[in-house]
Amino acid sequence: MTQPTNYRFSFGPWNISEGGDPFGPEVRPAFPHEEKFALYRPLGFEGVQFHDDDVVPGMDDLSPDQISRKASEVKTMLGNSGLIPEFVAPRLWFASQTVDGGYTSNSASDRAYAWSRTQKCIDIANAIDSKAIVLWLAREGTYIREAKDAKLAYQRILETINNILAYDPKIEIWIEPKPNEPTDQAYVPTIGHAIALAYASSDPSRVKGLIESAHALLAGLDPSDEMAFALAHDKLGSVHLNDQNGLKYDQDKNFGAANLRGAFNQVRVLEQSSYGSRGEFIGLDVKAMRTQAGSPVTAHLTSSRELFEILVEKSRTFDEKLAHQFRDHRDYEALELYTLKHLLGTK
Ligand code: 3MF
Ligand code: MG
Repeated sequence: MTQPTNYRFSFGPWNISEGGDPFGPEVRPAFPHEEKFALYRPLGFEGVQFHDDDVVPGMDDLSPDQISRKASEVKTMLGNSGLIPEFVAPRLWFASQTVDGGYTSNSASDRAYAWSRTQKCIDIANAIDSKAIVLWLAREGTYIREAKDAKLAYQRILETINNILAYDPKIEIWIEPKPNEPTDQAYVPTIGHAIALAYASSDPSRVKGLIESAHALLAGLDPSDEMAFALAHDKLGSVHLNDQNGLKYDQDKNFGAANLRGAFNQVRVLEQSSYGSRGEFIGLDVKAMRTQAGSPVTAHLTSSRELFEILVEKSRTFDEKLAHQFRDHRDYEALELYTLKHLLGTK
C-alpha cells in the first residue's frame, strides 16, 4: 500500500432510532428526522445514506414537481451542512404493492409500481447529486418455494437492472445482498449472486455490491472473504459494517461487538485493497440497543467508528513480515497466536 487511506464515514438516518422492535413500541422520545442531519458532522460523519423517502417523505402521494422541490431542498441542506449523499435506495418493502416483492412479484401491477418507484428514486438521486442507488432486495424472495417461479424471478431482477442502466446513463447500482429476513429465502443472498448479475448486465462497470457484515454472517459466510471477492472484481461500492451474534434475526450490532477478530479481518482486507482511496465510504449500519437510555442515542455510531479506527491501527501495525515467515513455514498455529496477541496488545 502506498498512501495510508484517510477514511470517511457514513450512515443512514434510520440508524438514529427510538428503539421500537417487532415486540414493543419506541422507548425513547421521538427525534425528528430533519434534525438528524445536524448531528452528522459533530459525530464525525460526512456521508449520508438515504432511502428515497428519507429524502422525500410521502413521495408516493406527491407530484413530480413536489418531489423535485423537496429533493432540491435536501440538496441545499446537504450543501449547507457539508454533507455528501452517498446513495439513495428505493424503499420497496413498505407499500401495499410490495407485499409479495416488487420486481419479482407475480402481479403485473405490483411490478409496474416497483419500476415507477425505482425511476423516482433515480430522479431523486440525481436531484441531490448522489452517484449511486442501492438495491436491498428486501422482499424479492419467497416464504415458500412454490410461491414464485424462481428462474423467472432471476430474469426479472436482471431485466430491472438493465432497465435502470438504460434509464440513466451514469448512475451506479450497488446491490446489497441478504439471505433472509423479511423473506425466508432471498433471491440475492450473497455477493457472488450480486456480481454474477453485474457481469450479466448490459453495463457491468456500473453494477457493484454493498456488503453488510451481518448479512454475510447470516448467510454463514465470512464478511472479510465476501469483501475480498468484491474487491478482487473491483466491485465494492460500499459497506455496511456492523456485527451479528450467531444465526438469529438481523441484529445490526456495533462493529466488532460480537467478533473482534472478524472485524479486524474486514478492516485488514479493506486496508490492503486501498478501499476508500477513491472516495468510497465506510458505511455503518448499526442499531442502538433498545435498552439504551437518552435521546437521541448516537453512541453506537461513534463507538463503531472508533473501533474501526482502532482496528485500522491494528492492521497497520500487524507485522506482515513475521506473518509471511509463518506462512512460508506453514506455521499457522504461530500465526494465529501472534494475531490474537497483537489484537490483545500483549507480547
Ligand atoms: C436491511 C438493511 C437495510 C438496508 C437499507 C438500504 C436498514 O437488512 O440492512 O438497512 O441497508 O435499507 O437499502
Ligand atoms: Mg444494511
